[in-house]
Amino acid sequence: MPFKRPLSSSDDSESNDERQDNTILVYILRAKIHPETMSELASLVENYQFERVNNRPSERNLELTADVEKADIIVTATNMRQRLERHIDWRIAKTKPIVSPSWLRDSVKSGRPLPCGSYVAVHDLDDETLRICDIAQHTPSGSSSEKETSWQTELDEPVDAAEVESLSYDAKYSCLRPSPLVCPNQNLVKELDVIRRGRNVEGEERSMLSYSRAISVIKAFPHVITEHNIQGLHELPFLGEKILSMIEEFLKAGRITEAQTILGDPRFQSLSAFITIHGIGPHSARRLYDLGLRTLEELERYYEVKPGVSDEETMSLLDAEASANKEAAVEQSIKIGLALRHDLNQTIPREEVEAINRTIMQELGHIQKGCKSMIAGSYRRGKLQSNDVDIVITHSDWNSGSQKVKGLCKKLVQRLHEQGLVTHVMHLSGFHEHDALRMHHWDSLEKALTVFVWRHDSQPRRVYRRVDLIFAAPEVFWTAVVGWTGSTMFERDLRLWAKQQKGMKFDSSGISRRRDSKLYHPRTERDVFKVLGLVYIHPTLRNADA
Ligand code: DGT
Ligand code: MG
Repeated sequence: MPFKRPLSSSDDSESNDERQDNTILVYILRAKIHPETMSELASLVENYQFERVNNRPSERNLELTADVEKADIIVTATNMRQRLERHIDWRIAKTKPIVSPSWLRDSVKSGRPLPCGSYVAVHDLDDETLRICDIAQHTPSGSSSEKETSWQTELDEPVDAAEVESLSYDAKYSCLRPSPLVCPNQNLVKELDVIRRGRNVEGEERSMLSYSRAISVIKAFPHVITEHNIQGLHELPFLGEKILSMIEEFLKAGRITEAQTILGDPRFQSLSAFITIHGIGPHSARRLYDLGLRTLEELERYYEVKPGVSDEETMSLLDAEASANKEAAVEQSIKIGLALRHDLNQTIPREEVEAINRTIMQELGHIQKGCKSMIAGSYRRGKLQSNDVDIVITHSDWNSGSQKVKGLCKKLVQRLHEQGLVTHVMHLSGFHEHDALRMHHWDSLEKALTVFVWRHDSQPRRVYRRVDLIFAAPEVFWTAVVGWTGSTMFERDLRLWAKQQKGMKFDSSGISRRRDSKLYHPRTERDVFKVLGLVYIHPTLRNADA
């Protein structure tokens, strides 16, 4: 973040003399900070120089100041106005970003001063801190600071243990429960998920949803289930008699007969293989099966596809939006998915996900400066390997960002194609205003579901990866990030919670109040949760699916 000092009454030329222009003066308020923590924080400031910004050495530095009036930022463990006022004049407090110690730790860890939005310390000063950060983010077009932000990725704050404590694992909605990536009963979850997948390929949606719900409740259950505590499960939502008897069977035998039967069923095996191909859902899979097709090789022959060879002309799908022939577009994407399946069905390690994001954002920097991104999806929930890369992009200028991102998705995809980095676009959709009444689509953001290709690091050849690019105006960036972080069950319950409990509508493109369509524009991810009346749940605890 280009960190410009906010103006304060004492911010005169004299006070500027004591430091270089790019130095950020940090005032740490001692109150409520343990002496050991105080020295840790002080040494973070003293020993650290932000070394690399955009792979270039940065002149930006941190320096401690004992004079709060001269500070560019105030770090405090205090979160109440009255406490803060005992130490700092309220008039001064209102002119500075006031953040928690995590801001310092995370900024140092990431090698750059982070936006303060997620670190606001005193909630009475939410607006002031965000406004000051906003001013700080605004730099004249083309300045070097703006270039530096053009590839930035937002970073997540660490998990707050006290916040997790305040969640309850037996709540009805998964957006009220903490759901880790791997839970104490993960093997049971895996077994139940086989049954869920069985229902999915057969199109038995109600039954599938029951299993999804049961799985998500077990994901949040914090104890290993044993014969001694199984009775307690009756208290949990969505665990009916049938599922409870399956759990009992699992405890005794280490497996569930129905899951084993499904796994051994050749029809399940064919349908499951078919739906790994982008564009083939359960319905199409059954149709292909009914035509007598059983294996992916047979599908290749049916669609006249040669493995590894794909039609580069499919960039014409860039105009798919305008194309009336949606069926042809779907068939085209099935052909691409089939031809490239040996690559596309491989998972992508975290480090490569990050490298893909950096590369894409660097390309975007050539078209539009000042954009920032957040890698969402399973990567953000902490998975070590992802099936695809989901990147949510916005512009860092709150006021003009909305105009700047309009139409950018298509331009970026075109540039990536010209650079040989994107070979295909499976789907491209344009921007529509958030529609409080629209019920059926995921969202109305500009997005492109692409096939990205590159040779990463020491890979012997180019590999194809699925990359989703989602563009959001700054006002809906955080709703888009929440909407694209998942997991699917978490998203489903967020929507339900908003509708049933709050009279609101949530999707990736916005939050609105149903009775008057009032739109909300959260400034941070925490704000999204706050607007929806929810305790914040860290992304790594949103794994409400198997
Ligand atoms: P993965 O990619 O299989 O490793 O796992 P995820 O969780 O990243 O799954 P993915 O990439 O299909 O979707 C990411 C999240 O975004 C998912 O939890 C639900 C949501 N999502 C998926 N497709 C759409 C969409 O078309 N629109 C919106 N708004 N959200 C979507
Ligand atoms: Mg994903």
